[in-house]
Amino acid sequence: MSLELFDLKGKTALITGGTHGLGMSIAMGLGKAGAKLVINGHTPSKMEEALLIYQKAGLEASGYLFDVSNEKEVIESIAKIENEVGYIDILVNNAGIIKRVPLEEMSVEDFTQVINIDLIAPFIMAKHVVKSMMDRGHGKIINMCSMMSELGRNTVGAYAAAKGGLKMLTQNMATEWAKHNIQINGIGPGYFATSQTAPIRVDGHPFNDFILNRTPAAKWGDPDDLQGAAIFLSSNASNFVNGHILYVDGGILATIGKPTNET
Ligand code: GCO
Repeated sequence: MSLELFDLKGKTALITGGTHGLGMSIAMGLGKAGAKLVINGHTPSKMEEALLIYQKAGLEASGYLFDVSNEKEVIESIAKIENEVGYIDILVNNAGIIKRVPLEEMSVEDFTQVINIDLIAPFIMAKHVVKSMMDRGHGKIINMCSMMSELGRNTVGAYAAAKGGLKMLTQNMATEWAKHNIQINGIGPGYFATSQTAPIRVDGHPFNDFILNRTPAAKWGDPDDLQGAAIFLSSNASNFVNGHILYVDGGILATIGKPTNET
């Protein structure tokens, strides 16, 4: 078997929200597979820290601070990146936020902010990256979906609306752009140990026990578990895979779950 199919040498990958969490693990994976990394973030100190981490791992990474939900900033930043680093071969729409508030108490402002960052930003990013992909006749776009692309959960209604939308946006991007030899797919992480899930992961929190029980693999995912899926969907190995959501969830979506007291 040849690993050449998965080789990302000579490719440039832009990862939004790549300064920490799942985005950083994915970027590390793509970097180790040979890609040159472009990291987007919005906090200068976090970016500085992140670039040091990439450097220590021996990876080539440059950082760009911009708001992915602001079209003007996105247009300017992508032009800058194309100028300074090169054309983007792989876009990972990873940046996202969550607000855990019951729907009947959620303000329209909060709901809108979640939709802006988790759904509209991937559209804006893809819209402005895809043009050069079309011109060059190839490209890969990965949208970070969620269990909430398929399932509801109390308090995360805006997030679920955005992630459900992102799944359909992925399918529609594939519908419109696959003919240009651009593959647009999603990764749907299950429950991972990141800063985003830190508040619900603490020992003794009922949600912690719930997730351990609800996940057939019986553990929280390690962010590095996403690297294989990300490398696959960024590489020639997936050249005829389009509009697919690859769930990396320890089996959550395969099962209805089980009563808490059963092993
Ligand atoms: C929550 C979680 C989720 C996960 C993830 C699941 O509160 O339910 O934070 O939304 O982070 O997206 O796939």
